[in-house]
Amino acid sequence: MTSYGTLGVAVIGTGRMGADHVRRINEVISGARVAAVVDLDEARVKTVADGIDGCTPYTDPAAAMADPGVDAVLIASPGPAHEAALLGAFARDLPVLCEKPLTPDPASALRVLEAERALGHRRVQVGFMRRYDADYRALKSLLDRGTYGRPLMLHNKHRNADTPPGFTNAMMIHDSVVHEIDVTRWLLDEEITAVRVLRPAPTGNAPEGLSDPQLILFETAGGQVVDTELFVNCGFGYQVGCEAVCEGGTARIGDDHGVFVNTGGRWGGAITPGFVERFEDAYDRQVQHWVDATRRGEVEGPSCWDGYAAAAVCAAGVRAQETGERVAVELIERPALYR
Ligand code: ISE
Repeated sequence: MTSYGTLGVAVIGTGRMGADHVRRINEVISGARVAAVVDLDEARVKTVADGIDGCTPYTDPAAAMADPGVDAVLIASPGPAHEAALLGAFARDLPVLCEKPLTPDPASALRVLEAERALGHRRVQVGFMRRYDADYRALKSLLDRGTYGRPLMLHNKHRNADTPPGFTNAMMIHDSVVHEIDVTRWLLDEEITAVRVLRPAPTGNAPEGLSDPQLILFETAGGQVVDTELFVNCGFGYQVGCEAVCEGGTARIGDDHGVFVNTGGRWGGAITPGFVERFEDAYDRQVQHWVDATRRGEVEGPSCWDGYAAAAVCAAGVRAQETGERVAVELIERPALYR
């Protein structure tokens, strides 16, 4: 594979995450520059490009990928547009960082995986950024070293202050729990084999029709059980945490830290407001790792297999939500490229 000097990146999608990645590559990341930006909204994409030296605006991803200044692609468009963008990048054999989800369903994720396999080498890093968070990495290294023995269970919590308009029960799985799906598979190094969803009486703060909170249970191939409390209209801030229960002890991450205050007869501190603030460092580290590996001509991090497996668990999760049943996860055999 080619190795690069300064990597010319085309950022596809300039919504919340895309715009944040443009800023990140422009201001934080070394070894890369934003060579092109793409958005269907012509006025918006021009405004974004205007602020960056040598950056060309496009409304068509294929045209941006054909730009001679573009060496790699960061896909941050809505999930349903990912498949076409990924296949377009494969047609030019361009390295890709693809925001989660890889694609929104297992059938399209499998098509992407097969197309990458046809290239004969990995091209995609999937944006499961929690793998780059310092706390999650510390927990992963404790588990990998077997510090407290074999992990038996994980307890996850995932709370958002509120949800954007139009947020649905299915999005609670696809957008939110997809992170716990990925960290479960990564931390335990096991596939998830079945999903169950319990839906307590909803909070009065949830929009009409949203079953919030929910309790999601995973079983793994290794016999572990993992629970996730998902509460996306908790009202008080953003909290993501994970406690691993092992044979010889437990380890927990995700309690808010920062400045601890004593005043007026009370003690405490601030709760992080949202995921952009909570995972800012993880996003930075994720993009820097992608740029560094790409410049060396390598592909690292979460793969198309991880994106496909997450999509398969999400599909089972949505069926479990709808039926109240235990739903088994269907996966193809893991191809050699991803072992
Ligand atoms: C959002 O899309 C994210 O990726 C956040 O990390 C997650 O906490 C939130 O629930 C999702 O909607």
